[in-house]
Amino acid sequence: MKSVLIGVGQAGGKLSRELVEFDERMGFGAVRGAVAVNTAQADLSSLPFETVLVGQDRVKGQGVGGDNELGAEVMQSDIREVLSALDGRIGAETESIFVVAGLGGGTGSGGAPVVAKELKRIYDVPVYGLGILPGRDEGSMYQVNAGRSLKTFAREADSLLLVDNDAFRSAGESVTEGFDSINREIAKRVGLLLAAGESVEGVAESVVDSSEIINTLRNGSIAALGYAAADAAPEAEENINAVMSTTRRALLTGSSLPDATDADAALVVVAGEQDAVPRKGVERARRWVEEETGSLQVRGGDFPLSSDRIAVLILLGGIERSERLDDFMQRAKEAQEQEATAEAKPDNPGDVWANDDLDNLL
Ligand SMILES: Nc1nc2c(ncn2[C@@H]2O[C@H](COP(=O)(O)OP(=O)(O)OP(=O)(O)O)[C@@H](O)[C@H]2O)c(=O)[nH]1
Ligand SMILES: [Mg+2]
Repeated sequence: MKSVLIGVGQAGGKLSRELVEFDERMGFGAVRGAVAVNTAQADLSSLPFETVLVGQDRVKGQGVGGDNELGAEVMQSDIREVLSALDGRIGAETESIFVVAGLGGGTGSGGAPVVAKELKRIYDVPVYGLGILPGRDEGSMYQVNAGRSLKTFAREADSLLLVDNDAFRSAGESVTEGFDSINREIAKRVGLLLAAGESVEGVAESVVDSSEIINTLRNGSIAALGYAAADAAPEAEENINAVMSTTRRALLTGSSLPDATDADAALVVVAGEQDAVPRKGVERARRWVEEETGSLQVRGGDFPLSSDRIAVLILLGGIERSERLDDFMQRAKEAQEQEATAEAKPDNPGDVWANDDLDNLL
């Protein structure tokens, strides 16, 4: 799926760079360009693609210091410059646009939903968000910012693919130390997903295409992406169990948003050497994902990749009713209330999306 990336804020820029580099390293050619936008001059200078500094009149290139309302304001004021930087890059071949941002800060948190909203007014292709949730240890400002941004971003984008910064942390690693490895994990997942949606030479029996990604994401507003890999035997027959156990790991321990497994739709992609991918295994994996997610809309396919390993990628669409997201929204809400008066959880998961406990940003 040929895509253009817009990284907003520091995390958005860094993650976009990681995505561009992964796509180049693998020779996929699915990432068709990237632009980074920030209020902080220093964070833009190290990025190897076009950058746009916004809010210069308000914050003098110093960043918005976690003020996401200011982040949204300056993005809105300078939106023309952002859109014109994208102009030449989004063409007839572009199949989707990704707005990438950390949701806990100021610029990305406030600016990304504004960018998504404006892009949707102009372009016909889907505009997706790739949003990073702050880890549990990050301060309450980050949680509140992310809660508000998440709600607004999910509304403005066609779908918001979430990554939890606690998801890929190794023991003993601080969040900051872990950023680079987290970014690599995300880049691998998203990079493979975009590449899987490309037509490949030596056509497999059931290759994935962009429309399957788009249809999976059409369901609901929040998405997640799981991944796992294992060594493969040369013969497909010998890999049926490996595909099954790798599928379980991809969903249960390899997800960008752990424990969010209730989904409206899913796409299971098995990547590997064409002769080594067992059709029976792919079908069995697809059925297992159906049971596990409670969705009757589980698509499946394979992605021919020259490798001695088999990888399974699982895209979940419409996970907003999962308990994991309610927990996060609750965390954001409690952080906002500051007081230790822990409130009762809503009776029905999903209620938090319908009420006004966290104000929309826009
Ligand atoms: N995964 C990941 N998360 C990051 C990275 N950098 C920052 N974050 C997270 O993103 C959130 C927002 O941080 P930034 O992107 O630095 O904030 P910003 O958008 O630049 O906003 P301001 O600095 O306030 O103007 C924080 O909650 C961090 O946890 C990164 O490289 N990778
Ligand atoms: Mg910053």
